[in-house]
Amino acid sequence: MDRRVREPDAIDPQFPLAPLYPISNIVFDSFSRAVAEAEAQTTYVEPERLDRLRQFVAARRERLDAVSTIRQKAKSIVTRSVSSMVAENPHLIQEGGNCYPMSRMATCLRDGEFILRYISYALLAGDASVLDECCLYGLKETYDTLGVPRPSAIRAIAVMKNATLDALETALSDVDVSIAAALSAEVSHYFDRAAIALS
Ligand code: PEB
Repeated sequence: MDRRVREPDAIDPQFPLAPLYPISNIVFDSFSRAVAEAEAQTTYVEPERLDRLRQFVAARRERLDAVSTIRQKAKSIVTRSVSSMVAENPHLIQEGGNCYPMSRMATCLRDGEFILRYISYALLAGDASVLDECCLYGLKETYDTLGVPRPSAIRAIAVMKNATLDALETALSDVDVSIAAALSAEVSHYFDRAAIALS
């Protein structure tokens, strides 16, 4: 929740509980989401939902391997994606471009790293809420305020998605095909969510 870190001395004593951002700030994993949704409907967790959780548990080793692969490959995934984004839009690194000078380029790489890291959290949790609440919420508005070109950011996310799927394909090559396919589809979904949030 990097954007919401607040130094204790920055808290206005008059409004000690005033939230920085008007968000629900609830982060779920797949189990807590099943409980919360069942509770909201005053029902037991339905059998189909329990089956999905059973699959989640059955594929836990592969899920952890996928998260670990993303972590290991993060640097190359991010740098490759930002460099191809720049190669397609060279004006970004020319004077007046949003990745100019180098300090801004560094911030851009950092943003790519943030987005990928939150996607890895979502994958571990089997639920997008940590990505939505702690990374994507308000990002579109932040980028508009800063003049960060959203189409370029969306392009970098698309390249990161492909690079991540490539890395996972290699890492999960000896895993049951349906488990590997389900994990790849889930990862794709998180990247698509990030792209949609900026659209
Ligand atoms: C979001 N990005 C930037 C800022 C913030 C974020 C809050 C302003 C403050 C700062 O500089 O740190 N922060 C970031 C994020 C989280 C967070 C995702 C999630 C938890 O806490 N410029 C481009 C590319 C793109 C880019 C399209 C892909 O041309 C990024 C990289 N973000 C970019 C740049 C800046 C920025 C800030 C260049 C600096 C803009 C500026 O200082 O003018």
